[in-house]
Amino acid sequence: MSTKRILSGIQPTSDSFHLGNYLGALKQWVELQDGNDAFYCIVDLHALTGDIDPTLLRKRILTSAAQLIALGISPEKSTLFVQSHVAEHNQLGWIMECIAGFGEANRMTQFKDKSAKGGADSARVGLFTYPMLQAADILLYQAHYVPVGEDQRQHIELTRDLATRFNSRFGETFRIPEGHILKSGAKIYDLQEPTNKMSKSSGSAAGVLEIMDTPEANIKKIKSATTDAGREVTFDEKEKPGISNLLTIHSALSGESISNLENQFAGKGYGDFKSAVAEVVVEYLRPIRERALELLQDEAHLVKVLHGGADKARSVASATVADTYKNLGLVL
Ligand code: ATP
Ligand code: LTN
Repeated sequence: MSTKRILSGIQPTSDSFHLGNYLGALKQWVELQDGNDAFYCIVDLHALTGDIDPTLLRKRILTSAAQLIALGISPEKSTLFVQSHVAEHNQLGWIMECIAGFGEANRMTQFKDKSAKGGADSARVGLFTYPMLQAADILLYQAHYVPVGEDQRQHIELTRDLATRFNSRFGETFRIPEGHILKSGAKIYDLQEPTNKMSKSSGSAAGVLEIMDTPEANIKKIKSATTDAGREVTFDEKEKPGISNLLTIHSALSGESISNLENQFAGKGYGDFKSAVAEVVVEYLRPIRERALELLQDEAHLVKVLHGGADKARSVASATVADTYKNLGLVL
């Protein structure tokens, strides 16, 4: 396989990433850094579209970096950086806003969902323009692939549309990126409400398995996960969303196939199965959490690593902005 450019981003919107983030996206980030040229971005400017608490935001940006390194993103192999450190994101973001139509932006389901929650009138303009900034994140790096969870498919489509439109109107400027979305694990559900996605900002407190949670807390959450009618451990997303979700989680972390797990727990009931899931989750997350806590002891070092990443990112991003400006007829 030839080297491909990879780009993805994650928002620093909580004190911890959750298992949905990990299985839907971050696990692939780690796998894709080998043999590719990967850029991974903590999208702090996107996080400003929600509630802003300056003390918390700073802490969360650093905790995000610590978790990414702890779960296997190597700053030597990949370019790990913070979006606001590379001003080109804002520069190209504005251009994308000038390319996108109001109608197509208005169809973004993430905007509709998030703005509906607080009442449409209280949604801020940045939440509406969010997908155009995301398009800029991706196009700046001429990415081939964008590893994300299923919920981001529509934003990737929009990015492709904007890039195609720009190229045909102003000349070849951007590579048309593709989403890299897994079939299994692309959507992990809330343990308490297994028909809703596990989410940092809108999940139920007891339904979200966090990387930075203590093992005891995560064991408790798994044991009190909502289960379904019946007592057979079988994968059936319609009739048994809760058990199916736990099967997906176990399988993704242990590497055992779902059918193997069904056989293994045949006739054993939900209790035994939940204990096994808890064990797998807790042992998987334990070293990641410990390493992240260790990294957080030395903030100055973390910031230095992020600045190093930003320098590398800027050198790629600035070439794309220069090209874009030139093709638009701006005087350089
Ligand atoms: P928020 O609730 O604040 O929107 P989030 O929990 O959805 O946050 P993001 O920062 O939006 O997390 O997403 C980071 C990455 O994790 C994205 O690629 C997204 O697709 C993926 N992801 C988020 N939640 C899940 C989930 N429940 N299952 C699979 N992938 C997910
Ligand atoms: N919108 C994404 C986060 C995000 C992103 C990106 C993902 C911002 N910029 C660029 C991939 C590529 C989300 O909510 N998960």
